Amino acid sequence: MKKKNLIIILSVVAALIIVVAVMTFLNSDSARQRKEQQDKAYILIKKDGEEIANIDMKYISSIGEVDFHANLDTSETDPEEHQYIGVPLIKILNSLGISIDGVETVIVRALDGYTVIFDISEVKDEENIYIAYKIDGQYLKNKSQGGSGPYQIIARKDPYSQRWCKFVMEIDL
Ligand SMILES: Nc1nc2c(c(=O)[nH]1)N[C@H]1C(S)=C(S)[C@@H](COP(=O)(O)O)O[C@H]1N2
Ligand SMILES: [Mo]
Repeated sequence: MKKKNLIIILSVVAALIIVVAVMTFLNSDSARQRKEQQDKAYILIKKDGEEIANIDMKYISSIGEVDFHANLDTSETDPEEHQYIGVPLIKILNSLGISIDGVETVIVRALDGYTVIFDISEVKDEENIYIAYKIDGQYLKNKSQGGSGPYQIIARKDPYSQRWCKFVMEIDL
């Protein structure tokens, strides 16, 4: 093989190795960020795709936690009533001073990529959409511990629990 060809081949291989290394690094970095967000139980609030707040359990519970009952209907169990503790989503938005003028939908995104869209009329209803963090007196466990937390959206007036978004990470207005 000509020396020139060998140099070209080696350069291409080196370039590929660098690309893979950078991608692996970026990927593990975002995985680490997601893990940290779960461990510290943060929720990111965005408006028009821009981050406007990052709230933790202490802040959320200080807004005024309420307990309520709702019917949980999972793929493995029959519907059963549970007691939850959480905060109505609208109260969180109000306390952050976020205007919902002109907002039509609220998008909730989870750790596993699951996404649920609520109409603003549902969110405005204090007795419907909650950010919950306790079930039957126990903190919701996170995904790696086999739970549905640390936060789960409870859409109390929605009989279809597919809209009960588990592992909530981000709320986008
Ligand atoms: N983050 C997240 N939330 C989710 C889901 C999911 O896959 N990921 N599944 C939905 C569906 S289809 C149902 S029926 C309920 C209960 O799901 P489970 O039976 O897997 O607990 O959670 C809903 N919320
Ligand atoms: Mo489901």
